[in-house]
Amino acid sequence: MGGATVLIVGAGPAGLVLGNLLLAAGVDCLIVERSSRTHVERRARAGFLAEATVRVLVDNGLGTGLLARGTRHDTCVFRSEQGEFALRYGALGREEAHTVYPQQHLVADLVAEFLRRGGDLRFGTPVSEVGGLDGERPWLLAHREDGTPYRLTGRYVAGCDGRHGVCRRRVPADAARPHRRRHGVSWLALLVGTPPALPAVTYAVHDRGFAGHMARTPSVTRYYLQCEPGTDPASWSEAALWEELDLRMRAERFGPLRRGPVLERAVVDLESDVLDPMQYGRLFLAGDAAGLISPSAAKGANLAVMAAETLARGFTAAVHEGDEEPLARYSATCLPRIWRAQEFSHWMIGLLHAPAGDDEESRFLRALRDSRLENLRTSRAHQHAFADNYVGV
Ligand code: RFL
Repeated sequence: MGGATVLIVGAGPAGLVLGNLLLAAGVDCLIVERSSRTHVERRARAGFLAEATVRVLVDNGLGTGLLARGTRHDTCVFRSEQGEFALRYGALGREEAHTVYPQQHLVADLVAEFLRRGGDLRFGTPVSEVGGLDGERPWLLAHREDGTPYRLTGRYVAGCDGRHGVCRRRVPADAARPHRRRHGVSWLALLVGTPPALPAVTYAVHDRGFAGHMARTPSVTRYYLQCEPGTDPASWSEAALWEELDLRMRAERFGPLRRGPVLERAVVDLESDVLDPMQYGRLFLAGDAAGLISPSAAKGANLAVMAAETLARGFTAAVHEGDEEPLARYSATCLPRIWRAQEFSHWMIGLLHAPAGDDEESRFLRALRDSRLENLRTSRAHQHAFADNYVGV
């Protein structure tokens, strides 16, 4: 038994930002997390934080680590058969840059701060059931490490439990509509224990498939290599991975990559998904639990932080002022921002990929991809719009 005013499921960026903001506002909450603290603090995923995200974190006392150890990135480079060009997006559009700070470091900072603020964060505590959502006292069924179940009750539940969580599954099919697209494109996501080989994010468009290079820390680099959907990540030898990266990044023409040990590899299927509305009764979904965005434009963690901030304001108004209006508008506030990010991510997929076949549709899509890239290279208006969307959330 037990509980809190706001029961938060999941200690990823969404749940932890929400929890920290609620504690700062004096709203009683607790976070239950299925995994161990070590696991969540080591889970490498995102790295590129937009300025709006950084502002939310810094303004709420959550930015010490990222300000001290994050690095500023304001340029991206595109390589193709036609050559290479750089876009200094930090000097275009709203003139905003990214802060590169690995997600696992951000999560570790947010955990430390939540505990420092006296928060109740229960690791190793999976939630198996969520109920009472259309009544006044919603509840969770959580499990202790020995498996013993216990019930937590609250006034609201925040489903921040990611793409495979239980919360979203409790939204009745007739209460919210999913909008989904599977892009038929997969990436082999690699973390390599070597300093970035290139000074900027580099996207390589190649008829053998997309390849990408992104800084993470001074000693770790992320590489992406488009692969066949369903590929077993272990099926690539390290030698084959480097050979393919060299080929698609055109190392012979633009300079060698810095080889190093592959620390982690996973296949990511590019998928987009938006649930509308992101709420049902007393349940509010945030981050990947509410929807997925393909990693083509690096927006998932940013959207998670922004949704958490909106939700924190909603809970605070409801609890302290009895004003439920901001909570009622939660989905309507978040969805336009989410759709704008989805539209841009989808456009990026078309910029970076096209089918390899020699049939007429594949040829058409490749020519379209090349034209999109050429537009971006030559049109100043296009570059400004790109910059607005690339760093915007
Ligand atoms: P998370 O981070 O998945 O956290 C959800 C948490 O909920 C817990 N959980 C449960 N706890 C209790 N009971 C249950 N039944 C539970 N079920 C789940 C989980 O253990 C977990 O701790 O979701 P959140 O907070 O919504 O955050 C979303 C982001 O993690 C995600 O969108 C990004 O990582 C996406 N993403 C990127 N986003 C960016 O903004 N920039 C990037 O550069 C970027 N790169 C990436 C990415 C995602 C990637 N993968 C692995 C899909 C690169 C990759 C490779």
